[in-house]
Amino acid sequence: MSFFKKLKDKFTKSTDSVTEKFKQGLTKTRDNFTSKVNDLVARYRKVDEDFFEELEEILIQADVGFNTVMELVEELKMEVKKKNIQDPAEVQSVISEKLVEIYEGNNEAPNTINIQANGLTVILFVGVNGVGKTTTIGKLAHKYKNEDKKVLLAAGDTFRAGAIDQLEVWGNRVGVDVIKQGEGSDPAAVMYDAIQAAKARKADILLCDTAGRLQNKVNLMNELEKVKRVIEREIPGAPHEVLLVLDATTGQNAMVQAKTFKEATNVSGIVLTKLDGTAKGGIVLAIRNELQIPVKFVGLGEKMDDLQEFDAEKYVYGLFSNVIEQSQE
Ligand SMILES: Nc1nc2c(ncn2[C@@H]2O[C@H](COP(=O)(O)OP(=O)(O)OP(=O)(O)O)[C@@H](O)[C@H]2O)c(=O)[nH]1
Ligand SMILES: [Mg+2]
Repeated sequence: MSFFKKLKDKFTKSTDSVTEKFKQGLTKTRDNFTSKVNDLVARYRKVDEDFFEELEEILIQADVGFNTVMELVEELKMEVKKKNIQDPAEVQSVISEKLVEIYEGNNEAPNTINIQANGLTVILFVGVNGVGKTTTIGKLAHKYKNEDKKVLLAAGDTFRAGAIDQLEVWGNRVGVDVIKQGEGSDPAAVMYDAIQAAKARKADILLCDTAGRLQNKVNLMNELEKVKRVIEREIPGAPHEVLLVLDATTGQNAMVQAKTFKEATNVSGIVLTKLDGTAKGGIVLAIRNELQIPVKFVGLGEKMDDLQEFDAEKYVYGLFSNVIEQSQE
């Protein structure tokens, strides 16, 4: 059975709202990347070197990342030879299968959030300004609250004017409390307060906002380290996740940011926001494979329920949904 058929059976017939979100959120990438692949398979009569070269180009343009593209195309060539595939149209299904395999094959670290079964889970959000940290915290607060968890927010961005208010707007919208101090106060002190409050109120989840911009990068990294140290000291084993938020529309720049943060702190996962805003959604694969950090959540739009746990099969379904839905198998 082809991989397309497998995805079709799994996703097309169900009216799963999460799969629908992936499909919606990946519209731009599908229109760009997948339509180029469609065009390619329509133009070639057989699978040859030129075909693979053009495919490489398309994948690189979709921000899949050079090394990942090389790995993928090598695998494809082997598979095409092994299965003696002549028809370029058949290759599409193999591409989608290899995309999932490459994502999952490199997946030593878990995709899921390390939620503590008993006691408080502390999640720290880091990333440069404007990537979507605060919005992501709001969306996650909504998600966890809906799962009947007691959620608290820590207003650790004391640097940017308006940052605390913005978090409070989310807190009010979702119906969770925000622990804060005044603008300009020490973010490590805010974290200390927030942890004491979380303990006293027996909260399940504490989501910690941080600044994305300071006078310079060294200050930013030092501040994050200090914040982390306070959390570690107050709760052994915490923070349970350090999520680096990256904006998918910034492409290779997001990769550079990830490398900087990875050097400075222990990043346990990525939140890739604004996937709906880019035609180059291949960046998910580049991040996973070239940084060895799992993408734990993706932002597929601006609404509260547009933040979803990343799932490689749903992602690939979203990329190829029109071809999959039309396939006659
Ligand atoms: N389309 C889309 N927009 C998003 C998504 N996530 C965040 N945004 C938008 O991105 C903008 C910036 O988001 P913020 O949450 O303020 O970013 P931040 O990282 O907290 O920024 P600073 O506080 O300046 O460091 C907002 O307009 C959000 O609505 C997403 O998944 N899709
Ligand atoms: Mg913010």
